[in-house]
Amino acid sequence: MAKLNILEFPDPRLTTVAKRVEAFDEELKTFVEDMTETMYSANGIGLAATQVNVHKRLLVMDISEEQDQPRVYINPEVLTRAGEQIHEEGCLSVPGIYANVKRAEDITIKAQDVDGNTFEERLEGLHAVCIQHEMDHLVGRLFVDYLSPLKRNMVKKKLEKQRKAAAKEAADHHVM
Ligand code: GNR
Ligand code: NI
Repeated sequence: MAKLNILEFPDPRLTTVAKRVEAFDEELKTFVEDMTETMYSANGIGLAATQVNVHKRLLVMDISEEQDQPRVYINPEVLTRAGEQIHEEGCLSVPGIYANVKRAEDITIKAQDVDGNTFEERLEGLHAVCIQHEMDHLVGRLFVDYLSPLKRNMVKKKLEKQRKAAAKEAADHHVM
């Protein structure tokens, strides 16, 4: 198993539109394991392949406290959406930033599992929020894209500041 590197906003690779998965082989199974490990070790409730610079329509999700209910969705498609909910979202690709986003309350999706078998599922509440957030990643969209350009720019500045502070911290700790 391997932990993968997560791209961060405003990396342009996060705007890539992912392609369908065609090969349900061993390589895919290993990648799903690595994605799941990466999600758990970052304490995320979901992870889209786009975030680890693999531009295939694949996402993993686990909203359980115990991190013991991993789910995989390959080539997901929304069949129906209903209702509205506003939830505070965060993103492993936009660390430390949280904002309210309006999404469908209830959605049904069609997807494939790791063996290529097609299934349909109805998701509501946080599961619905999460899969909509992840499916956005697969078309190159981030939750900060729903904010005003002004707020999005503030997010960019705040992240730059956080990164500079982290780099300085690391440098200070390495002086001998
Ligand atoms: O860990 C995550 N938490 C979260 C909280 C509210 C709405 C969406 C999410 S997904 C996020 C992990 C992530 O960035 N997935 O792409
Ligand atoms: Ni995200």
